[in-house]
Amino acid sequence: ELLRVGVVGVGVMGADHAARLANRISGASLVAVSDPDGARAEAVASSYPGVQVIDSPLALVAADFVDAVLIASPGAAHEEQVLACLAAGKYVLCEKPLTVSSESALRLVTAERAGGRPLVQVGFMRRYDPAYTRLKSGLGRVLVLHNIHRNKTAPGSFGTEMIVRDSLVHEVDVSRWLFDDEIATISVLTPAPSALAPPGVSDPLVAIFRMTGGGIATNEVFVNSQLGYEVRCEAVGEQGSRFVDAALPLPDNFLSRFEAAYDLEVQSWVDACRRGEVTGPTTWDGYAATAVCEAGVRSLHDGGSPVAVALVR
Ligand code: ISE
Repeated sequence: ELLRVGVVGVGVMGADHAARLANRISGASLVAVSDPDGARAEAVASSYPGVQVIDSPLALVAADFVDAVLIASPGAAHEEQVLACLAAGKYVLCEKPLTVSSESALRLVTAERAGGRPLVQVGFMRRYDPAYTRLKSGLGRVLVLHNIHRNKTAPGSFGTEMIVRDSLVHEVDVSRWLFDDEIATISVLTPAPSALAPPGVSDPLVAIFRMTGGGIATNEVFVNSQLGYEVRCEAVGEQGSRFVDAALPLPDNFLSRFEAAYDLEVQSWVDACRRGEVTGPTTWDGYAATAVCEAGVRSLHDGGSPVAVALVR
């Protein structure tokens, strides 16, 4: 039986996932899309056979011919949509960030637990990137991470807090995953901003994470670097160090850089759904990442001083 998938939100990321589901993923069929921009939804649906446009995202979740849902709407819409999937007992792959506040993310953790079985995977795709997965073994205990995350340009709507919540959130997840540990404190520092960043936006940012076990991650995020999409990571362990390097020429954006990771992520999600399992990043990972970013925003407004991350177990 093919897994019949509906996609909620077909902006840049959702349209890319729709194409992937329709053309490249085995064991799944794209059956429905929903987007507040009806013309955009129509354009995506009409590109593939047998895809319905459903105006309301909650009606898409409820549709009896939709087995599983991929949510790629803006973060502020996620809570209600994920809750609807939980209520309907449907598997869901929710793009990052899981939600925009730690309270909201915690409500999802709690609702999923109350339902008695895991249903949610969060879209931290770097965990599927072949270069990143190479860092997961052979280094011994990880001591230090150095992360670089640059975008060529960011949309005008991207303020300083958004850089923390939407971009730095990837380094937050990668650090939790590679250290296999929680972040205890975060500091977000503001170097002199680039004159090419929009007025008032602190870009680049430098963030320091201190893990509960003592490890440290250094992070630079620069979303108007002008150069291209450049993601690098060096992991330093007790028995060696390894790089995720940026291949030249730099791609323009994340869709091409992480194409393989997205393919592996969505294939692994579909395979797990068909087995009746959840295998990827969880609501807990989504909650922890959102809580760290929230603390990061506080640090940003407090001159970069370290802010403790309090996770509610
Ligand atoms: C975007 O939402 C992503 O997830 C990209 O991976 C990241 O590089 C970009 O900064 C975000 O806006």
